[in-house]
This record gives sequence, structure tokens and C-alpha cells, in this order.
Amino acid sequence: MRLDPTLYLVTDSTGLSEEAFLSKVEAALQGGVTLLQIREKERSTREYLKLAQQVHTIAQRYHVPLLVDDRVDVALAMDAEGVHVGQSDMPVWLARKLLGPHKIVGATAKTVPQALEAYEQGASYLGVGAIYPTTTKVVTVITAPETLRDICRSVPIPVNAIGGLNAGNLSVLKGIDIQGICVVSAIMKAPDPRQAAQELRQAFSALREM
Ligand code: TZP
Ligand code: MG
Repeated sequence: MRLDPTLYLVTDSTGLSEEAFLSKVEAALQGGVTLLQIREKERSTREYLKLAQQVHTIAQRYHVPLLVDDRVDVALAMDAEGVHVGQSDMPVWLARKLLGPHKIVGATAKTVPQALEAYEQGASYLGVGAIYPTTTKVVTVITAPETLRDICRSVPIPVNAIGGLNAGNLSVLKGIDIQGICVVSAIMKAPDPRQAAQELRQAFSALREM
């Protein structure tokens, strides 16, 4: 399955029933999400696996790759399209070794040296941020747009911006060669995730034309 990071949704099931969560994910896919990551911090391995398999079944209908946050074992067990690893997760080279050359291995990078290291170890794309403060539960720091620009110039793989992004605040990314935007709450907390995804796609297209 092709890696298209244009609109990358990282899911968060916090506070949602399984049914409500899965229907939000499906609505987001209908609205134009191009890449999906399941990210669960509170669930047992068994629950994570079950939910990831359900999301995978839906994502496959839309031909959208599903990546698993952090858990290479879960990704392998369910034959997901790949993983996303942060700076305190499994190193990129080891995730790449375990998953093989054809899976997607995404990595978080907040500095140019981290970006170069992830690229050299076999990362497929980089997630860079947080661009803005975020309300999503995550340990992160703010990444300046200038750092994002430097990272884009230093690696030949796709770079995605993440952190507090929504359809109304992308202009800070103007002129920076990102391949896509990555969001959690702008879609997961939207009353209409399908419309939210459509608006994000439009806003990102407009940004590219600026
Ligand atoms: N990494 C950096 S910021 C972030 C992650 C996982 C969370 C982004 O969530 P939101 O709700 O789009 O700000
Ligand atoms: Mg992680």
C-alpha cells in the first residue's frame, strides 16, 4: 500500500465507546484521511490488538495504510502496514530489521541530528512537532517552524508536521516543504470527523498553493 502522508490521522479512543471510535475513524477516512496511526496508551496488549485489527479492517476498505504507534509486536502480530516510533521507543534500525524492508517505519524527530539518524536507520517518513501546544496526552516540546524547515531540507524522505494543527492555523507552515499534516484532536474531537477531514485536506491544498 502506498505511503501518502497528505492527511495523517493519529487516533485516540479516550472517552469514546468502541462503536463511536470506529465510526469516527471511518468518517475520517471518508473525508480524505490518507494515512492512519492507531495510538493507544491505556490499553492492555490484548485490547490494543483487538482494536487495531478492527481499525485495520476499516482502513483496508479505503486502501489506507494503518501504522501502530510504538508497538512493533502488535504491528507484526496483525500484519499492519507499519509502525511509528518515538525517540524513547524502539530504535528505527531495530524496528526496520524486525519489520523488513517493505513495511512503513515512521519516526519522530525534533532536531536535524535526530532526523538524519532516523533517515540513516531506515525511516520511511518523519513526524515533526509539536508545532503548537497540544491538548492530546503526549510528552513533547514545541518545535519551531525554522527547525521544521531545516529538517525538511536535510532528509529526502517525507516530513509531516504535527501538534495542535487545525484547518485554521496552517499558515505558519507556509513555504516549508512538508508532505503532509498530522492531527489527533482536529479530527477525533470534531463533531463531524468527515467534514473535519475534508476541511483539513482543503486547508493543506491551499497552503501548498500559497
Ligand atoms: N506528537 C507530537 S504532538 C502530538 C504527538 C503525538 C499530538 C498531536 O495531537 P493534536 O491533538 O493534533 O495536537
Ligand atoms: Mg511513542
